[in-house]
Amino acid sequence: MHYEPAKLQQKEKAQQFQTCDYTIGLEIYRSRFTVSILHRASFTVSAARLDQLPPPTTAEVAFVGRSNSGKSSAINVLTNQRRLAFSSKTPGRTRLINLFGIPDPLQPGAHLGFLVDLPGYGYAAVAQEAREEWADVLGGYLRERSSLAGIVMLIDIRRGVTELDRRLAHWIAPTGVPVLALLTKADKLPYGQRMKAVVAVRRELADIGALQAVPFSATHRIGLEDATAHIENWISPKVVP
Ligand SMILES: Nc1nc2c(ncn2[C@@H]2O[C@H](COP(=O)(O)OP(=O)(O)O)[C@@H](O)[C@H]2O)c(=O)[nH]1
Ligand SMILES: [Mg+2]
Repeated sequence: MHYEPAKLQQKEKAQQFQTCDYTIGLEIYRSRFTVSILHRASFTVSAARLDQLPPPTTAEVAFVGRSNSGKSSAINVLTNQRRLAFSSKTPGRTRLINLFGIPDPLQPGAHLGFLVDLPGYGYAAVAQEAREEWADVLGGYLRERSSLAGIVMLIDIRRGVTELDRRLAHWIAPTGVPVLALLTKADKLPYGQRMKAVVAVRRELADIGALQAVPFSATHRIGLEDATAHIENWISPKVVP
């Protein structure tokens, strides 16, 4: 294929952009070998009700999002484990709060913190009554959990912010807990549209004071380093100053 000089320049610029956005080349290579404390996460305990949770002693980072938003895939890629969060797909565990502990290297048996997989919401096939029960668990956890250090909100980049996401934002906003919105499946959109989605999410979730929004892809490892740094910082501020 032949490109006129101006077009060629444009094309090169676009490629540079893509590199910054770590969709191709070196950045993938680099992030694949980045070691994170999150990689050491392992399943610790499930709770059906808030009073079954362990005492709130160490930092917890909660993952919330609609069913099918890519929550399990995100947890798996962040922890560099194929099936850590998918294991919670087994019947019975989907409605539970699942805690994945990050071991403390200096204190065997103790945890630096927990990644908390909260029940997905908005699944149409679930009866209204059960949905409200989930809302109670979700809302209760997000509002009352004193050890909550940060919230990762998963939003499908093509769907954007839904009514249920907004409802969740209303619960979160008064707590002042920082939120990282991962706009998942970003590989499905070109760069320009990703950036538009980021702006839209920031606008629609403006209620949340401490909000960061970044494009993310579990399959293409977009935004992985950024998300990892945020979460590590919430769990152990000493690791990432
Ligand atoms: N293209 C693409 N598909 C994804 C990505 N993350 C998840 N998916 C797909 O989206 C669907 C739902 O993902 P899952 O992690 O189970 O969502 P959950 O219900 O929120 O836990 C699955 O078919 C995944 O393969 C991604 O980054 N890119
Ligand atoms: Mg899931």
